Amino acid sequence: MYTNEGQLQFPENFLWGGATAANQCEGAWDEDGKGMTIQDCLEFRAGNISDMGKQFAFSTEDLKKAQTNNDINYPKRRGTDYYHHYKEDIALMAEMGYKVYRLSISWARIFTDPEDEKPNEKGIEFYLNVFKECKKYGIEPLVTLSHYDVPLDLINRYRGWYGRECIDLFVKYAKVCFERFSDYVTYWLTFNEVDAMLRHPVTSGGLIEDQFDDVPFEQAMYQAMHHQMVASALVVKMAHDKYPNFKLGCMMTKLCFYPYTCKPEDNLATQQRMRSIYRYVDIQVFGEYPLYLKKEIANKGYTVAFEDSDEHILKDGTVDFVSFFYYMTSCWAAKTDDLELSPGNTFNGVKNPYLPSSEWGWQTDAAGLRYSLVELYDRFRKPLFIVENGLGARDVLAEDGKIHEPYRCEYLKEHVCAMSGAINLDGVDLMGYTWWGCIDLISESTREMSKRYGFVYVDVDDYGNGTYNRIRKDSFYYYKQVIESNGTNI
Ligand code: BGP
Repeated sequence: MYTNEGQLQFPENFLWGGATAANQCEGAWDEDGKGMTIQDCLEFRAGNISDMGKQFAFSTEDLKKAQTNNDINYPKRRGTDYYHHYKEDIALMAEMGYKVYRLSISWARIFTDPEDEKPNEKGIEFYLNVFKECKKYGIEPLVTLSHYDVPLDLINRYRGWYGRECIDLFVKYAKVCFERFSDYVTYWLTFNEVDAMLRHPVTSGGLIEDQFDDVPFEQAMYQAMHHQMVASALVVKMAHDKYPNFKLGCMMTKLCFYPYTCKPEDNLATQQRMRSIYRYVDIQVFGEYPLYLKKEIANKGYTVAFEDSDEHILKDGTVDFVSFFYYMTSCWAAKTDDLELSPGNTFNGVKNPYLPSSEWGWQTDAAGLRYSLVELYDRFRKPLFIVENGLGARDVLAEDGKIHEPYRCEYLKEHVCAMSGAINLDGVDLMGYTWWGCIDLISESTREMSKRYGFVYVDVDDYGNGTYNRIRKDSFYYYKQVIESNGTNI
């Protein structure tokens, strides 16, 4: 167990809070003019899937089925019905004392069809109401513009982000969000997990493998990533030019691999694997493709089409802060054939014999958070923001009508210690912390409801049965106490 070293202390203005994403909680998938997104087409996958190939397999046939067949279990369509419960949910966040709430806007609510000339006023009204509710309680919104919900029209017309057309359409969407929400929102993230395309192209970019006969699929992914990089930089620049008070961040998947042994070959292999998680964040922070990424693409025999202005665009659109997810760590080695693997939500690593595993096999590691914070700060020298951290578990509604989850409080405690250590002993500039899935929501990778992260239990099962009532778990009161004491009473 990781405990605090030195005194527990957090800056006065530290932003404590929680995080959700539109596609995992809103539901109301076809209400008030919302267009369909890729998430509305993803079927329920029962059980604990550690085979990444199966987890993300998706074909044009699946896409067609989703557009014509409503009988299949598509959990993201109903989420936790936040669309109709947001007032209650934000009131619960306020009760815990949140200073910040990370949420995402669904592009398809703002533009039913991304090519519509005018935005959907009903969609704008919904988010305005959400932001007003936050303001009522003094909660600062932190908004992700794109969290894995590519509009279906872009997939059907342009093969998702492979089409350069997406860039201008995304900028148009961001412009509307900035104009209409600028009285309420200061903190923005452009894309959730900027590096994710190369691990799960369907949810990240709307790229479906069987649609790419004309180009190697991996090359298509690099191209689509490039389009997201350009789109993100244009949006950051637009914000900096017009809204000097805005703070724009990137969001990265902070995976962390330790060498499985001290053999130099294992260290080298691990260094390579670690580099692969930084390749796109490097662009958003430093404003250019790192040489190692250019080599990687060239060595595979691929090309990425640049337009003349792209280099300047990337240079002009660098971010103000670096945000990231952190859940777990694992190991890596030069040869992994005979080693036991451990799953994460979108990748596999080698199992670390020194760490405990969650029910989904994720190896929890609070010391690794401190390690990661130092690593990120040393690399980027930018303020950091932990925008996802948490523990997914099969919480049970006990006979006393309550949910007792000491494991979640323990996980939180250890990670608070790690943050304090990084801030006070290691000199890391950390802006805030938003717990992932602060109110239960649908799992991103397995689309289950059974995998719960929240401080608040939502009474619904994997098939949508239940009252959708919200019930405070034990961890609700624990996190309240953590925030009240600014991280000192844990
Ligand atoms: C991140 C995603 C989130 C979230 C989280 C937990 O990759 O940004 O949307 O869901 O992982 O993953 P899961 O829901 O698969 O447990």
